[in-house]
Amino acid sequence: MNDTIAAIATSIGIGSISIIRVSGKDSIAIVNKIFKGKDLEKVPTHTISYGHIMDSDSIVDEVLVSVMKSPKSFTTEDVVEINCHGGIIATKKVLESVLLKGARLANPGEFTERAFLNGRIDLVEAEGIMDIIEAKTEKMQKLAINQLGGKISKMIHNLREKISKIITNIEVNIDYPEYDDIKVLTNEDILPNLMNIKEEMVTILKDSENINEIKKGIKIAIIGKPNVGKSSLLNSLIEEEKAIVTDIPGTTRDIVEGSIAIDGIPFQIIDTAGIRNTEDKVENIGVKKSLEYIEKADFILFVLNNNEKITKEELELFEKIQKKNYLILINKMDLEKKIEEKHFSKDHIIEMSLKENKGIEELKNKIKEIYHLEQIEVENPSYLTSARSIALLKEALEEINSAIYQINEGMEIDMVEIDIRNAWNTLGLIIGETYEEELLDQLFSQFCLGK
Ligand SMILES: Nc1nc2c(ncn2[C@@H]2O[C@H](COP(=O)(O)OP(=O)(O)OP(=O)(O)O)[C@@H](O)[C@H]2O)c(=O)[nH]1
Ligand SMILES: [Mg+2]
Repeated sequence: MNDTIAAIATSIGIGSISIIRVSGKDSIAIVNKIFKGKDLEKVPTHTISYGHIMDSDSIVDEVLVSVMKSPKSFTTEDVVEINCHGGIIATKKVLESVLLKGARLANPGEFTERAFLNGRIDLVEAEGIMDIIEAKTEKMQKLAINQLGGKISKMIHNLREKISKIITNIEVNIDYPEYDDIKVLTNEDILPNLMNIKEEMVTILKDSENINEIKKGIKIAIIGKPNVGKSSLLNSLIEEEKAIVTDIPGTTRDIVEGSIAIDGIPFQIIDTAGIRNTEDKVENIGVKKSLEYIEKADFILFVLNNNEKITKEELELFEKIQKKNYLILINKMDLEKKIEEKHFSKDHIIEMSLKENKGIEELKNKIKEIYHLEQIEVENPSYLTSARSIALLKEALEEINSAIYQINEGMEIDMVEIDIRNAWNTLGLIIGETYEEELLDQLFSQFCLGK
């Protein structure tokens, strides 16, 4: 961490400006060597200077240079950011000049890693930065900002504080049992507190798992036999004539994808080839893909035709989707009813007529309900959003459960304390109070270069 690192912080391509970020104790001196303008060693912190990046006597680029002295910078180290003209050649040349003067090319995520190691952000906040970069809708971005603002970390801090109070109580009892003014702690005193903590953890976990699934991106596959209106449904949902719709069964032969936002949450919609036995080689490959998508998708929309009796194939297909989250869409309600609904439970069924534009809103509302989209609290979040932190929360919950079990079994309090301490430590791992080197490498390497 003693060296000075540099990288292109903006995306590489053609744009009006690019930023080269330099961080470390020599960053100002290094940039000063190639900068023609004010003496950067002398400019006040948090100022921007106009000038040129030079390669001996020739101008590499016309730039604006920001100087942010330690500790008030992203990494808490001295940071210099060079705003140069966008464009691959100019940007790379400026970076090259910085590297030639002694900076090292940063690894992906290394700036953020330094911000963490220097104590400016915790791990949950670091993950929040990645989420902001990756957010596809405004709502997802808001969720990530909360993470960065420390609201989620605070929730973990609160939990740890409650646990540490219990630990202190136990310790006092063990160490000073002779003090009269200290109430002798019994297992019964601890139990209600532990139960509260457990409840809180279970709630956070439930919300977190939902959010995390949403964050990964929910894949919704439209499945059914040919000609029931699958492609019409895709087009209707994404409000674009993306998939070809005809009255010829077997029109769709390959996967067609689109995306929509419901309540600000992005969903990926996948239209598939109608499933049937066919001799047609191309269609057959499409059918295989459709079957694969039943496995790959997080959610299935099983489309049926109101105007036809259910076939044996459709019932077999229905068997396949049982283990998934699914809804049954009975389409073509504008036509005469021939379908028997007895095979399906009512609360899974939505009737629609894509021809008459009916049922789409109901479908969206049902998806909202299933993913609890209305309950996603942006202002006061009660969830973790990374698989890493969720796994740790689960572990901490198991430790609390074990403590509760031991109390119920009448075990000695100092034995119970071990589990409680473990839970406290495990929660610490979520925010990075304690961490393993390897974990950090893996975590930060997921970032893009220059972050
Ligand atoms: N009457 C009526 N016709 C519809 C409705 N929805 C779709 N269709 C018609 O049904 C036919 C098939 O629609 P598609 O959306 O291509 O059906 P598909 O399930 O994608 O068919 P494949 O790609 O062959 O598997 C087209 O002629 C649509 O216009 C509806 O609600 N009512
Ligand atoms: Mg189709």
